[in-house]
Amino acid sequence: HSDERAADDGIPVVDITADGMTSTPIQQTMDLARTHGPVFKRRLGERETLFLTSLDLVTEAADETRFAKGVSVVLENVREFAGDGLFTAYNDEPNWAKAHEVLMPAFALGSMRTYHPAMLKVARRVMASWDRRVADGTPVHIAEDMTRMTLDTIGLAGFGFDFESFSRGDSQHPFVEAMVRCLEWSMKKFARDPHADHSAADAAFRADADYLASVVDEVIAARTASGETGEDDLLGLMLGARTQEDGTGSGGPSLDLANIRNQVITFLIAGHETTSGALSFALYHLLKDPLALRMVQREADELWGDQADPDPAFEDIGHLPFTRQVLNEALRLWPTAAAFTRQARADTVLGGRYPVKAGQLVTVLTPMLHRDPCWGDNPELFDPSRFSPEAEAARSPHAYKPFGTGERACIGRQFALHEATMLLALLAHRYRLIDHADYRLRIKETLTLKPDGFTVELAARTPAD
Ligand code: MNH
Repeated sequence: HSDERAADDGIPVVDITADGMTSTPIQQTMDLARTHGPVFKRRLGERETLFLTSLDLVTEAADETRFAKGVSVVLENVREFAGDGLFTAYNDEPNWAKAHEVLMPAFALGSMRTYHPAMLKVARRVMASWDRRVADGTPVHIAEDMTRMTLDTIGLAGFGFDFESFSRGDSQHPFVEAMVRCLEWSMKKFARDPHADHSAADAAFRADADYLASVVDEVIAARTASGETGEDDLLGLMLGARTQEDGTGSGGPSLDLANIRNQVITFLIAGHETTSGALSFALYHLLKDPLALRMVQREADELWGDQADPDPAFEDIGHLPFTRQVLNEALRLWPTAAAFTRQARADTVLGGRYPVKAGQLVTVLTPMLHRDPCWGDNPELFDPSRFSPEAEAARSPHAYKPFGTGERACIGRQFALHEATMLLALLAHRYRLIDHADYRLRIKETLTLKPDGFTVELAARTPAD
């Protein structure tokens, strides 16, 4: 149960202290929003979090003159292992602007051409692994394989480093396991009993964070051993912009080694965890929606016909608009980074009646924004036509925020969409998906969202049938 009371500022306060935070806080808070939204404070012990869920209020919070990114309590916890990397940096930290300037060129749409070969190479690893499943008739664990694929892709494309995730049998690279525990620690620390002893959990966290840092050192050493900064990938750009001992630099902004390490860890995490979930949800919806699957297949067949091993060109990915719509719609229902926080630049009033103080944090609960009445009568329904060009043009740009908003929005959006669109089309082209377990969606939360225990059986597909 939860108690609602109205406070002086007119914003309902919903106290969940008695029941506590569940292991799925996003879904728990979605339930609160269904009863108490579109603006409410969730109270847990001494801590109150202000949530916004409607298009009107989020439109105001997205106004960059009134609000900026806020580093939430949970992001403060993530700072314990990602430091002043782009994702967790404060707005006024000079390293944010420096790293943003150094790295932006690596994420312009044109740069995706550079990453395309690495993305394709890893897509082929997925298919080689899935072909073996077809042969021996065993189901694939979708989220696990999508994680293998996105980790290998950011490693190779961003850093020239091969995690070799498909050569590890049923296990993941230990980086993934340590990372998941660090993310869980960040999530759970929020709801801690302040009077209990957490030293064992904190020591385990420290060991995991140290291990993540050691992987980063390995990634950097693999490059600097060659004595060169190397290619124009993320690591090359950052090392090229490194502060020289004698104070001279490239002329542009320079990054110190401690910050470069924080950026590497940030990109290894942010660069794979959310894309993996997005692909997993998209495959779930395709499995449950034969018509949408058929349309993705048709689009892929048009490009690649009945070729057994197509060789997608960079340009092909721009010719998969429906596949892209499927991903957009999957990220509408389950935006895998499901909340982002804004901070008021000055005292202000939301919705003409809710006062917000300068510096105060407000959190956008994205899955509920994505179910706002502006999405029509059946927002729970998976319907990729919501992202047809006409439908998009008719809708406010603030109704859809899976990548956050403003200056601090996701830098990797094009990267994720290129990688995911290509893989989804290749998989739909090559396999039939069989719902062998009559899967019912359960969502696991480790800061990000993923389908839990989702397995699919595969059969080879004859394209165009
Ligand atoms: Mn990503 C910021 C979602 C893929 C690197 N990302 C954000 C934010 C959201 C987000 C939401 C804003 C958070 C906030 O306001 O506090 N990101 C996603 C999703 C996907 C994704 C849903 C995939 C789908 N992100 C990627 C990829 C990369 C990446 C891929 C890197 C290759 N994201 C980042 C970085 C930031 C970020 C870096 C922080 C940007 C900044 O603040 O300057």
